[in-house]
Amino acid sequence: MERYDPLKIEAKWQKKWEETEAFKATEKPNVPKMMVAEMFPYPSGAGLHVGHVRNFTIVDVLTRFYEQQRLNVMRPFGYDTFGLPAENYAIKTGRSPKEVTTENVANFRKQAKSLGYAIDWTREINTSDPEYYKWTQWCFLQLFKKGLAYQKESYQWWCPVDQTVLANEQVENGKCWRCGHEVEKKKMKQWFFKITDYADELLEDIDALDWPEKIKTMQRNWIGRSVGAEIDFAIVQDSRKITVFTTRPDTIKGATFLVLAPEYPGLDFIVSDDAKDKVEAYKAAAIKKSEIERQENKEKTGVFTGAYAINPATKEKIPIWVADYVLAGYGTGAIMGVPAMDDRDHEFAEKFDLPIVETELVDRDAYGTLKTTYRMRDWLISRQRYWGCPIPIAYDKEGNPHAIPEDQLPVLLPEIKDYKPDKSGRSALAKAKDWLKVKLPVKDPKTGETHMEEMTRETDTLDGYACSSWYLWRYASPHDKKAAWDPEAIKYWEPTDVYVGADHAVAHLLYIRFWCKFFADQGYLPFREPIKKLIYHGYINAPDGKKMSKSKGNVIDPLDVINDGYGADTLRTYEMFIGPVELDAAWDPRSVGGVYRFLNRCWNLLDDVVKTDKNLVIRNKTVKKVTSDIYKCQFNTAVAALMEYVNELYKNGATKEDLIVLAKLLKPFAPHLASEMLEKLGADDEWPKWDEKYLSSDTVEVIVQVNGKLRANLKVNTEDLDDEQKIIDVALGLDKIKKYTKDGIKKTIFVKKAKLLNFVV
Ligand code: ANZ
Repeated sequence: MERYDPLKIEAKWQKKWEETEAFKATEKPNVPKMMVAEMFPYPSGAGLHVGHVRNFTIVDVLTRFYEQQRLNVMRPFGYDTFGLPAENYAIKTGRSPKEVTTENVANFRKQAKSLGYAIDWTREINTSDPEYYKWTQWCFLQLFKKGLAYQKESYQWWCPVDQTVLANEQVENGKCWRCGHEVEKKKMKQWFFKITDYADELLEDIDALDWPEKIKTMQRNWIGRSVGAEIDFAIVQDSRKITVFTTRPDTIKGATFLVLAPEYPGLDFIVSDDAKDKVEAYKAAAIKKSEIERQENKEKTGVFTGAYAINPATKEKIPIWVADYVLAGYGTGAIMGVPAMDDRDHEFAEKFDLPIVETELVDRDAYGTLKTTYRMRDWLISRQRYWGCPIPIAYDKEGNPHAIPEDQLPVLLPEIKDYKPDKSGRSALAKAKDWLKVKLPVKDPKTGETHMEEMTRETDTLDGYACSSWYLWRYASPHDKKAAWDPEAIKYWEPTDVYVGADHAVAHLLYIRFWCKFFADQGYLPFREPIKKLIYHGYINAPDGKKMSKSKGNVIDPLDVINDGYGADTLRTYEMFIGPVELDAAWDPRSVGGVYRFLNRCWNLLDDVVKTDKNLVIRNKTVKKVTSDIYKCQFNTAVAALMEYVNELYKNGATKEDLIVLAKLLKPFAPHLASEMLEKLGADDEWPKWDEKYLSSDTVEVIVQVNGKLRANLKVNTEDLDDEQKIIDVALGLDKIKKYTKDGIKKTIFVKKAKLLNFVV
């Protein structure tokens, strides 16, 4: 027969799938649904990389697996297109971010199609499309209406290279998550989402999620709930007090000093005149450090404020210090120093010669009001960059924010020439003079009358994570003109059954849970958790185990594998075979060749179909193994089981039934080849079943003892366990047993249940 020609077969099936809209998903009320999606990609100019292929192929294997089980599957696709890379590229090349993005999206689409994914292409979304971001703006306004989108002046992480603020979740080890440059602190008025309102629910609902433990732990730590007490300390010769947060109110008698964070509000009023300069200098230095640096176990620093407080338990006068190991945003930004009990306080006391006093513990609630605090802060969403979703807000002359009326959405991103932000910290939108002005209706609170007032639009754009906090729901009705999502479609398709990604453990995956709870509270969603099962997969590294990067020149282009003649099926199957899904893996070119040979072997089996069925056991075993492996996301062992099956078929000869089963099991991994095989065999692709009765004819091990001592292990067919005499005869034939029984046997005991045979001599 003809040889395996992947490029020909793949072109044929891709065309067929496209023409028949084979993966178009429609609601079927009586058929159980499966909604499977990847964390949608950011379409960079470089095109698909091997990591995308791993990500998309996992989703595709599940999509096809469920489809072959005749569930109603939806596998949509989208692009996360707003953000800095497109804008920076545009600045560098003088092209518009929109133009660049459109090109990148077209390329991604083409590449994804060449991999034969079972995508419903009618459900394609793009976050920078006005049709989409109109509804991102609508979401923002719902949060604004409920007071969960608000403005606050505070110190923010500022990336001097990207010239924009960053959320806490986007600062990694004191560096910008995008460009890696050290971040700074800058005082600015910014927009926030009040995620902290949902801290308790976000924490408590983690337990029930079918997500990897690693991610669940990261989220718990990020939220960081801590139960303790707030205790007031009076300041000496001052009417004010300092409130500290402590998880150990019972140690209060040992508190020999207070420590305030350098950013502590009102610190200036506490500091005595002669300490002012020193404290100012200390503050200026501390503000530049990241929280991580400040919590590192370095030598403690600090300055005395010159002021004292009274310990309410001992009535002693204790000094008030400023030190950067106390963080401004946590608890109250003030602590009681208990050096006899707390390591950090102990170090601090040693360094500055403060008293260390061992005392008895007091009742936990004697001085304190019970208080719960969280590490998680509100989510900073303002970005001073052009290429993002405009925040639908305008300011009146007094600077009060007003919502753009919903019927005026979307607030379109205006076309401009120069995308660079300016040094003032405003985005390039500040230069779009015509766009900035807008007339909005304002109701007079006294007369109730409405008049039009000229206002100035917000020039910050939304953090891209806002765009991706609701896109899974958009998939249910991607072209809806009346609503962000259609309630009926949502009820059928969502929540997402399986979500696959390799990043965003605390940022995206926490934000989307927050929005879900918020929109459930507003009656827009009938569920409170957006993602049932999460698969978090590892990265693919270069053959030497190092991270692939352009600068190291070790990037593997997945499309080269296809174009080298191996085809998409080899690429897909190889990336599933590369190792356990949750682990990083190194690319191995030889193994790519091995997978290609395996697919060739599958194909060549069609040449010689035999009549006698010798594969009943292995066939049933393989169906069971591949099925359960896919359920457990153990794709590598599923492929290995198929390879073993093919080896057996070569040994014993393959019947038509053997080949149909092979093609069906292979289809999630190598859908083109499998479809071609099934067509030739005249079979459909319905997922095969196994019969347990053939599996039990596997072998089991019988322990053979002489006088209770283990002397041999005997492999017998499971069904032979019923034939006691046969087992005894085989055992007595073994040299090891002959040696001990040559003088005669007194008694023979066979215990079938324990698979144990004992000769007494
Ligand atoms: C006295 C004390 C005695 C404390 C003791 C601990 C042990 P977790 O568990 O992480 O919530 N603390 C409070 N606010 C702080 C801030 N803004 N920056 C740095 N440290 C702060 O930690 C709570 C404990 O961390 C609090 O309880 C406080 O020290 C410190 F034997 O108070 B403790």
